[in-house]
Amino acid sequence: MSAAVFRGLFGHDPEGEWAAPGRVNLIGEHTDYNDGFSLPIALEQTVRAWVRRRDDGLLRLASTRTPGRVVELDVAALAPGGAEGWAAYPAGVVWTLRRAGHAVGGADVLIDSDVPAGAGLSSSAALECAVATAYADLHGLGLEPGELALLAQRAENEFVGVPCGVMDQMASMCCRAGSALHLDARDLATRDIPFDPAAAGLVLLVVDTRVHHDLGDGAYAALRAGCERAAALLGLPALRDLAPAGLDAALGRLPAELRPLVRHVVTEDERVRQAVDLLEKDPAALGPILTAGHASLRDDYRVSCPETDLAVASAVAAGALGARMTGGGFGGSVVVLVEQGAAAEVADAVTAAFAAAGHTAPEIHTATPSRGAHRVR
Ligand code: GAF
Repeated sequence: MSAAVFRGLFGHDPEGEWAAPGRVNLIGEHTDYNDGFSLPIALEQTVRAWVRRRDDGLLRLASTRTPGRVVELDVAALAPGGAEGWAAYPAGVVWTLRRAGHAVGGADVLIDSDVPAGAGLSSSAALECAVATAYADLHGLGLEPGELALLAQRAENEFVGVPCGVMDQMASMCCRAGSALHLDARDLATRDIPFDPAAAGLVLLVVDTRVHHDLGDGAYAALRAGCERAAALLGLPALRDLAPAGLDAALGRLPAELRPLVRHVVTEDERVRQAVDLLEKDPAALGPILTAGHASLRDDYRVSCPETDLAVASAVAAGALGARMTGGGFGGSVVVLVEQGAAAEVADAVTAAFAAAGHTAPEIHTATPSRGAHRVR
């Protein structure tokens, strides 16, 4: 269907179609830029890119969300700040590839997506990764998924101007169906941890609170800077290098405002370790770790909001095994682990709690660990 839209817009066929998924992080939040650990799964929902190379140096970008509109950019003149809104992400990928020395040029690109934007499900990284995968494929760049993830992250950091870590791009590029991805953000080592919720009699619900978050608004950058300051004060390369046994002593050497950040990061890395152990043996036992992770993000890291707190509290009160906000925070989505038989009741309870509090009704979906970026056709 969108191949026909592509033809209508650009007057020729695409050379192919590529897809990259959004993600839900099970545990390990705000750890990636501290060189720590995380455990995301890829969603079934993807950003799709239909692409045809051009030889006149023009990058023409269109999205099914803005019908009939084409953003036209000169690839040779691309520079940070030179593209607005969603177009900055694909433009940033092309800019980054060229800066890394790859001989890539213009293209006609049509984007379609069923990853909700601003829902904390990593729609931006999925957009970057879909375009990066298409370009790498069409130009035969021979780059590994992890290398493409780093280039996509660099596009977001340096071209779009958001100082994100690498988890979202790694999840979108490297996750496998039926597995969670254990990521070490220091060396980008990954391990697939088999996770099939249905086979374990479980359901993962994703509650989109409809409170839109934006990593570009400065709060994320401030948190990251706080962590980096704390590591420097402690004489460590990154907070990942602070062992749980040394946490209390380290907190005593830090100014009061940095202590909760450090406590969150160190305990969160520990929760990832525990979660990986449990996922392999008894996934239902993950529940309390998720809920403890949420408490840490709410009370120490302070990135939750009334809607995410309510989604977690109402899900757990209705019988969920555990729940937590996922992603950067300040709104976005909550992931809920629940036994199959209780899933409908928990979803109804969350919806009722939102109605009673006067919040916009949440969108609730189930999540299945899915595959990373790939060529569709
Ligand atoms: C956002 C960022 F993009 C990630 O790099 C990560 O830091 C996450 O917030 C928090 O864990 O999604």
